[in-house]
Amino acid sequence: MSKSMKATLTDLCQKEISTATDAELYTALLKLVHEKSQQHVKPVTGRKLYYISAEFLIGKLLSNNLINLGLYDDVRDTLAEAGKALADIEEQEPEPSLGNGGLGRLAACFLDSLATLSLPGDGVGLRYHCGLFHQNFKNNVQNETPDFWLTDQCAAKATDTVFPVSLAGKTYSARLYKLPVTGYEGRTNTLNLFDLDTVDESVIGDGISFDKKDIAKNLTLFLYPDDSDEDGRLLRIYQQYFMVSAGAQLILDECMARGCNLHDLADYAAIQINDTHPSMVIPELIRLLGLHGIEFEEAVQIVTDTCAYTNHTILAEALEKWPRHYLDTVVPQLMPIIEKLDAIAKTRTDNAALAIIDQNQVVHMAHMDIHFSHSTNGVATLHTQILKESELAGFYQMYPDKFNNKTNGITFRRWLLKCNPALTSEIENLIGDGFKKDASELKKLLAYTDDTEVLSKIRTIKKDNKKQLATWLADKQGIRLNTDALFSIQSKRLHEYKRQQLNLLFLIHEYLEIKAGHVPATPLVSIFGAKAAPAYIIAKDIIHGLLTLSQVISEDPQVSRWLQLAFVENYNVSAAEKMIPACDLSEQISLASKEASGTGNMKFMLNGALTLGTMDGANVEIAEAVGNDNIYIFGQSSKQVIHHYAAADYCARDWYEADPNLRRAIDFLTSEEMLKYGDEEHLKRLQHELINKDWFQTLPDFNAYVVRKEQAMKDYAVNPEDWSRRTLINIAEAGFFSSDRTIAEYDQDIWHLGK
Ligand code: DL6
Repeated sequence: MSKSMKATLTDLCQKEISTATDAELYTALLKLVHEKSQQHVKPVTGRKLYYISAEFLIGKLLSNNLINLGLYDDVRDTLAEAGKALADIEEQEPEPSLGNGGLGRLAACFLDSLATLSLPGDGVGLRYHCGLFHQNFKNNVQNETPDFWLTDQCAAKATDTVFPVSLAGKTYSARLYKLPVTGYEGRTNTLNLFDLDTVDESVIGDGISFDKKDIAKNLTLFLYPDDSDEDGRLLRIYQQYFMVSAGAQLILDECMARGCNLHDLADYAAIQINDTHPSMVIPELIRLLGLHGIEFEEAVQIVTDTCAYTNHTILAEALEKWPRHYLDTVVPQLMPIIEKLDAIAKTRTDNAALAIIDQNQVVHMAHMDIHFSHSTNGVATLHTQILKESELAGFYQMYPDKFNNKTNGITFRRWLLKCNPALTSEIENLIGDGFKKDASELKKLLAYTDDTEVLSKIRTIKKDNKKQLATWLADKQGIRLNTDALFSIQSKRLHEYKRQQLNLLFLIHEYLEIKAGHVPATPLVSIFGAKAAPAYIIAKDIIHGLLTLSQVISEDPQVSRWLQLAFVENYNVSAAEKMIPACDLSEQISLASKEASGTGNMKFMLNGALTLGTMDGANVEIAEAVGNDNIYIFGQSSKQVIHHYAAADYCARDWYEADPNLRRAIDFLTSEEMLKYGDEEHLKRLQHELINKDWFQTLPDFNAYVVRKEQAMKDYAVNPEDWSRRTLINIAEAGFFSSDRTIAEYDQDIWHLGK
């Protein structure tokens, strides 16, 4: 036990640790982290990365920073000696609400890995006051309220740096906030967040409603403001331009301060455009370089050499395109530049489908990214292949050398060391701690796959994690879980392509089987965590279906002995950190071809869950890594799915009519049992959607899903030791999915960063 840590904390609190409140200790630890992290700030030589993203889903920072700074054990033990628990102090920290889903969490993992690899790489984003929203359930329906997370103690500190940004002809001041990002035994980088001083949280009315026109007061209130009307869509453009204009000015200032003459910008900066939200950085940089006296043609070349673009989706609706008149309104200063870029693009190809401005005067942001950056990457092998072969095939033919794959990864500091200390220390006992810096060392665990003692230890750790999750859920939502059951978890954004509705149909099927006297091989606890976008009606209907079924089951003792359905309210990073280590079966059941990569799949695998999934996104690479015996794959292939879309020959009703089990499950949605607790309008609409549309082809995969999941349940029940062996193989093979590997690849192939 370190005396100096005791002295340090006592000094910072200005009182004995045992007499300090959790709030005082939290403040003291923030100061400690801040001081220590400043010691790892290093000057930059050569190229520096700017990762521009609408989202950075960073999660709580305190414990992660303590781990990265090598202080965690010392702090925890010193506090414990004084009768304090680090976990309680962590509760003081509001969860930063700067992201939504996969691409935001990926950005956070990337910042951690950049700093860990001692690469100079900062984030650029927005300081949202309420993030997405806080989710709560009432009458089995999702409600949204503001998620106020900013406190005086927020680690993102205001600076005196302010940049002018012109929105619809009016000038606003973007203030820079800086949040230090410390790597594991690495350097400290910065997350730069911009905000407007005039934003006013008091304008929020019922739920999360507000006057979308009052930009000075609402600009950074929410991430992804409701865009179901034109004002909402315009607000998104206001936000995006505010972010990229301030970001571009920061980048140019920083580079010039390091000696850049702007003609050589690409030697000083690499800019990664995370999805299309920051795409306007391309014309904005060209505009700013012009103000510095650089001719248009040269500016275009400089920007192309500096920028790279990551595509995170093939869903057409998620590839942003804006009616030209929106941009005319919000960013009239950019439109002449976008027009010129469009003209250049049209000299390069006569394929109208590749234009930036199409014949309907719609501006395609991804097209601008691909034409005027030097790299376009997908985020998993299958995804990149689909981009090349279908979604972006025309672009690939035009620019084959620009296309590359960078399979996503996750930071093992948060998703193993922080969230699963028991497993971490068991791994350390077995193979030493080299895996913390070099995740490929996890393969050394393969030497223990026949060691019954190790397998039994792995089982005990999982059981303990399940008990901890159960205790947390009991406190939080009053739900009591059977920890002897198999825990299956589906936690991710609620979207039809991710197919929570397939899981819902399975659970109805099991319910009906149990009612008919056919009990499953093992009791099953099925856990969900998901937020639905407030205006996404069917997604909210799916949540309603799940919550209603959960009540039907819990009111029925005959069934609930065998089956439980728990929906975690307000799923966020902190919840994920509790759920993932407790999972036995990881549900990755998207329609093949639609999930670009997934990163939850990697987190579950690393924490010893077996995957039940389709051959989609990074599931394909997980299957290759662990082998078919150690994963449960089912469903249509991406080729079959793409074929059905192309041929437009999928008819949901045919499947509904042909399969009695499926029909029984879908019919049950509007049964007396469901209507006792559920709302007829929601349930009927969901049923109607499944029978008459089912755009993400749930029905053809239903039967295969039931068979594979029941097989997994049987394997779990019949041979626990073999299950643990396969669990260990999954952990051992997870090394490839470290974001340290992903970042090293980006650096080697795209960024070429300095030190
Ligand atoms: O690349 C990070 C993450 C992927 O793992 C997910 O598969 C993908 O859905 C997500 N994409 C988005 C963007 N929009 N959509 N849909 O969040 O990116």
